[in-house]
Amino acid sequence: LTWILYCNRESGHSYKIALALALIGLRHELRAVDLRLPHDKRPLDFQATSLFGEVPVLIADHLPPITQSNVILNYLAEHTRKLDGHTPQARLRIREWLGWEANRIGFSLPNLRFSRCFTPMGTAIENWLADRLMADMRRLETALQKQPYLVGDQLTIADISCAGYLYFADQIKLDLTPWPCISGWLDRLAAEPGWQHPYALIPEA
Ligand SMILES: N[C@@H](CCC(=O)N[C@@H](CS)C(=O)NCC(=O)O)C(=O)O
Repeated sequence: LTWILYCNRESGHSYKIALALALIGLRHELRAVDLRLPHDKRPLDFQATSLFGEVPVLIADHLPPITQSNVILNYLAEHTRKLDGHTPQARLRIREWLGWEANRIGFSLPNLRFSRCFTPMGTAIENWLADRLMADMRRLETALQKQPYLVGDQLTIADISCAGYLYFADQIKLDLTPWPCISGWLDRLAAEPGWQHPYALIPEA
């Protein structure tokens, strides 16, 4: 049974999963969903599987469809025992980063990008998001000063989750030179066999 990932190439949340699948080397089919369509005009198979009407959704094995990028990453790590920590403490710390991502870098960066690249939300909102993003960058930079990856010395789903949207940094003119540890970390991830930029990995809808 081939796994199916419903995704969109502009969605960093989708990218996180497409990237994890590529790095782990799991056979899968990407089904790009056109998010410009109203919810009720999207493909019926997608509508039937997506609990919140969002991408990504993973159809894996005989399980019910899995939504929420970090829940999917957690499933992939537990199912394959790859990209996960080797001790209970490491596995907990990894999942703490997944929770952090959902409300911090996976919130500030995509919403700032949405306002700057797609639908402007006004200066006050952009400034608030930009301030939040700078705080998130400081948090990541500090964590990566101590070690090459967010948890320990190996790549895990924590890195994939927190790095995903940063490959769109140029689109919001986020200069990475003041962030040497983050830059090095993004380069290390990009050097992994199977790594590809979001637009190379996910086809157009
Ligand atoms: N918390 C969700 C966020 C997913 C999300 O926001 N998906 C967006 C694209 S990035 C989406 O599908 N939005 C539905 C729409 O545009 O109608 C996750 O981590 O998977």
